[in-house]
Amino acid sequence: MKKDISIIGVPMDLGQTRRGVDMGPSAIRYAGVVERLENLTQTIEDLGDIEIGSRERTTTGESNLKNLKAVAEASENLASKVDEVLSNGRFPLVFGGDHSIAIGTIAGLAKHYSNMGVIWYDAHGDLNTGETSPSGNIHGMPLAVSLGIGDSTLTKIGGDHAKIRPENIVIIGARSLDEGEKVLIKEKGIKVFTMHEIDRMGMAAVMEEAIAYLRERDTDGVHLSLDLDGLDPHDAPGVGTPVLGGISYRESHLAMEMLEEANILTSAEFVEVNPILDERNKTATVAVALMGSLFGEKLL
Ligand code: B3U
Ligand code: MN
Ligand code: MN
Repeated sequence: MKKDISIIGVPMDLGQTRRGVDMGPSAIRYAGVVERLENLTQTIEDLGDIEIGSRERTTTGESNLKNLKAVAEASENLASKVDEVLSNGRFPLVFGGDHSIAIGTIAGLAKHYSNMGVIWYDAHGDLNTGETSPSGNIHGMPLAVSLGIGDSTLTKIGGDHAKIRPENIVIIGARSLDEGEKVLIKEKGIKVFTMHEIDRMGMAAVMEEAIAYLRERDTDGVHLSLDLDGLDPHDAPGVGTPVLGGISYRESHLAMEMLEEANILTSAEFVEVNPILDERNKTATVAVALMGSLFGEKLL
């Protein structure tokens, strides 16, 4: 069924240290996202960008999380905007910005879904806390925060409770997990399809299993959080932390097509597009092409 889509841009670069990812939403718009999705949707509107504060010049000393206050403030605003879009019966489509924005997106979604599923398409687990993080970068923490684990300034956004359950998460494409993240995955029983499983089973079987897994859990909504670094850097070079040996462009299209066929998604976000690190806006162009498949573009 054709959707009513509301686009929200989040020009956030404070969840990590490389410059340029704040231009991600512009790069995706410039790559023609509205034109691409216009005929695939019932209606599509662009709500513009969430306002982002400025980078901290010095650390406060209270926490090793970089730009904690500004990230938290923007996340609250994003959560309200996502909440509003859902209240209007529309499908939130969020553009980043670094992956810290998922804290706000999921907090907003959680106001409407009590048993939400999340597909985390990423080279990383984004399951760090202040204690396990090697970098202090909040973009490595949003999945943990959404589980209610980590700094309370972040976990209390949108209400002081866990926004999602560990058994409702499926991570796809992981190949760079920190030790603390591996412990958390095992402890919480989070379902992960690493690159090993994708190579071994093939993407079609991985997606079939992922979709069946979320269906069995009777989820009342499913969010796709797609980090472009889940793809191989050959196909998506414009990302801050590229990791070799990733998901191919073709496998990613198949994954999007299977999600569309299954008709289970209720929201999506595309993050970590950094046009400064890119080759001729290739990564934003890839993101837009994947959105084409996600919303029903057919080859024939
Ligand atoms: N796990 C590392 C690296 C990282 C996480 N997310 C991205 N990079 N994009 C960290 O800093 O938490
Ligand atoms: Mn990520
Ligand atoms: Mn990543």
